[in-house]
Amino acid sequence: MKTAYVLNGPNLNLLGTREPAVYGAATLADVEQLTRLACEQHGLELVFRQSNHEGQLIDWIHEAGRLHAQGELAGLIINAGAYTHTSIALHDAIKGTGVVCIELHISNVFAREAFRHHSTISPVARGVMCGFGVQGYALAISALAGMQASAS
Ligand code: CA2
Repeated sequence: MKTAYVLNGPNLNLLGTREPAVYGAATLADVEQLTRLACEQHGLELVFRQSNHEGQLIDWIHEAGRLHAQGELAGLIINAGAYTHTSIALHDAIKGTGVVCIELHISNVFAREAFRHHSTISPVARGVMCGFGVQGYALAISALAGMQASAS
């Protein structure tokens, strides 16, 4: 059984506590639960993590990269939070490991401030999902599973 890595960046631990109009009422624990259910439905293992630290996210991408090299990774789904808009280091980590990556945002970043319209991750992502609320996590798992099916 292959593994899906789902990484969450800065401030996403605050989900469900503030800004419900933008991000909804679900907590990160709720998001983990719905993502786990989607993985069960698609026969994938799940690694689900959150960090407020860029270097930690990079270490986890490298970890996913080692699974990828062993043929055991379905892919990486990353909601890098505000690092999406600034981090060349995350871009390099995704590119360097060669993992299949889906960039994910809960909100529609293109309907928000101009500084959220630029992503360092999009150029190294297989696909980008935004604006579907927390259900985007389940949709992204389904997308990874679909890629697995069409590759085999
Ligand atoms: O829409 C998304 O998922 C974002 O990645 C969320 C980031 C934001 O910087 C991106 O532009 C879009 C922010 C995550 C912060 O989440 C909070 C949740 C509740 C309360 C405060 C922050």
